[in-house]
Amino acid sequence: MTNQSHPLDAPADPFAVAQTAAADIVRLTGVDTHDIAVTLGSGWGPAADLIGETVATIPATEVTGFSKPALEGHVGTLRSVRTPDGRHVLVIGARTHYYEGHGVRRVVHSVRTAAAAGAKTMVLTNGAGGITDTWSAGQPVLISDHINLTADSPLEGATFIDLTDLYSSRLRGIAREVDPSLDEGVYCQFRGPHYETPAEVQMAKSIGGHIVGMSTALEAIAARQAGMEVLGFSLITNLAAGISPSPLSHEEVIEAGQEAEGRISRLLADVIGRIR
Ligand code: 8IG
Repeated sequence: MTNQSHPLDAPADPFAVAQTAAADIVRLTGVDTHDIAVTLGSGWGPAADLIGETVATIPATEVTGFSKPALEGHVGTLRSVRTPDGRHVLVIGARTHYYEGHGVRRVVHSVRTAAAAGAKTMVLTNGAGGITDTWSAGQPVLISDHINLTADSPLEGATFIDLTDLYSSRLRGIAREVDPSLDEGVYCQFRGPHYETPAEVQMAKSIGGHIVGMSTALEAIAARQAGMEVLGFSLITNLAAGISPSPLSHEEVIEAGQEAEGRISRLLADVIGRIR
């Protein structure tokens, strides 16, 4: 940690910072506009190479407002990838988590930058815990809706944004054309970085949750505010605390991701290839 000032510290306008970041991306990639953006969470990394041909790879730290990745093994790059039919996908491998404590502006900066770069679709992926007891580690599921338990919001001031159909049923339909067996569930975002207690998992279950995670809800709200259509995928890397009899370990989470990543990344790339 340093006490240097950051471009997203108040009172800067976060949308102006996103515009600057988007201009950095144009300059560094040579791509004037991106059509789709995708954030790759744990387990989804190999999708970048399957979506198409990489036009440019940029360290996230060269783009205005992006932070260094908190986790060893997180990619920390932005890539411009060209699909076989000539669309441009901005692949975000540098997520800032809410639990890092830099505030929600920095959490959603990548999403706002993607919108400023032209993206009309935001695909959010993550590794998460499963509450539904018929799911198993290594299974990808669609996010159908969310419950934001962070008690925070990316919206500032009296900004009222409708979140009906936030996780687009149209895009979920496209995902199911690729894999009709995809199940879906409600994503509960906790602040983290601790995993839930079994009692908190039971609470999430009783209020209608199926997935527990630490990232996607705040990003999805910002994407909707920016006018993007949102698609969300969770890789269930572990059953949530108390659902499985064994305790959670970060190693287990990494292993489940590695075991599933080839399969789910192919799925993600195929879905992105079909989005219109
Ligand atoms: I990977 O069990 C992963 N991320 N909140 N709970 C929460 N986040 C997670 C979990 C989990 N597994």
